[in-house]
Amino acid sequence: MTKRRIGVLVMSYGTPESLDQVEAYYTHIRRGNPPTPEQLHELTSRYEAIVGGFFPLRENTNKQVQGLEQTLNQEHTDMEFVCYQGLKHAQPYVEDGVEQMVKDGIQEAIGIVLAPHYSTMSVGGYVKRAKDKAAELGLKIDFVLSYHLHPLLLQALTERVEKALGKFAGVDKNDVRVIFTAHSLPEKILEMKDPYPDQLLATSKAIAEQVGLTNWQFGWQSAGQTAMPWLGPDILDVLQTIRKEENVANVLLCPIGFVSDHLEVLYDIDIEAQALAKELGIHLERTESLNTDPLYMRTLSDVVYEKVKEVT
Ligand code: FEC
Repeated sequence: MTKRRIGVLVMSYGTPESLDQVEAYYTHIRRGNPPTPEQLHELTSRYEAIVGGFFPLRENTNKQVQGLEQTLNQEHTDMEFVCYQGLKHAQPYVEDGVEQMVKDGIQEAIGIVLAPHYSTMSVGGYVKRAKDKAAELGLKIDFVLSYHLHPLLLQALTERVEKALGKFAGVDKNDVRVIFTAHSLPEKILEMKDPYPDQLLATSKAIAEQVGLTNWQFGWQSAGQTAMPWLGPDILDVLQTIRKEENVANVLLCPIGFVSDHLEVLYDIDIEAQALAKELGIHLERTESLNTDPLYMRTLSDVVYEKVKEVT
């Protein structure tokens, strides 16, 4: 008997392939408005600073997509799963992934974003683009919208916090301030009753409980430089405040909103936040990114399979 064939559209942010593609990438993020020469220079220097202009997100996403396909087919042998990539701001775009599925004869598909928390502006944006393209081409597609409390995801993050706490030799875990972080979004999402802040807090609380942390908080990072207000407090302000007002000397950052090593982790935390921490006399560490951790691959595999069963 032939197995049911399920296409899985794995969606991620996307990154340039080389420094000369940064302008086109940035223009896409800015919805077709090219950046000013200063803005372009600023972003290019951040990429240059992370690893000499190498773009780790691309390779990490490739590996995550391969890892998910392998895990799905190993764990759920009653169906055949074929994974396709769909990127928000680089090729292959979300629409290209949907188109490829249709060309390959896929008739039913599940879409999932490599970001555990739902927001209308982030995950909602990927889903809308995939849905529109699928409707145009007549493909049946359903979506996993969030998986921020999946037990295996929590286990993977808990293990990372425990491991990183070990880097503060001789310091009790509750003398280290653990700050869970995620990408900030414009404050207007609060008016839309967006679940993003609550989901992030729920993940933070669950990890804190599993590790037995009492000394933790949440902070936003990587806010855009625009005229509209973004969600805060920003982690750079948090570092200043907790040093000045509470004399905190040990901080562990745990970027729960990201699943991979990329600019927002390797620059915004490892370079920018680390430089400020040094200046303030804070010992700052960060938890390792999930990348292709088998627990993360199994989280994704579980939620995709559950979605297939739920919609059929
Ligand atoms: O390594 C890389 O090349 C890419 C790293 C990268 C990831 C990422 C994830 C998220 N973003 C989210 C929201 C916004 C909003 C804006 C925005 C702008 C940028 C810019 C760069 C950038 N983002 Fe990003 N984001 C990454 C990189 N992001 C570069 C442009 C320059 C700058 O502002 O720094 C504002 C523009 C807009 O309105 O679209 C909003 C969210 C995530 C996490 C979820 C996800 O991965 O999709 C939310 C990785």
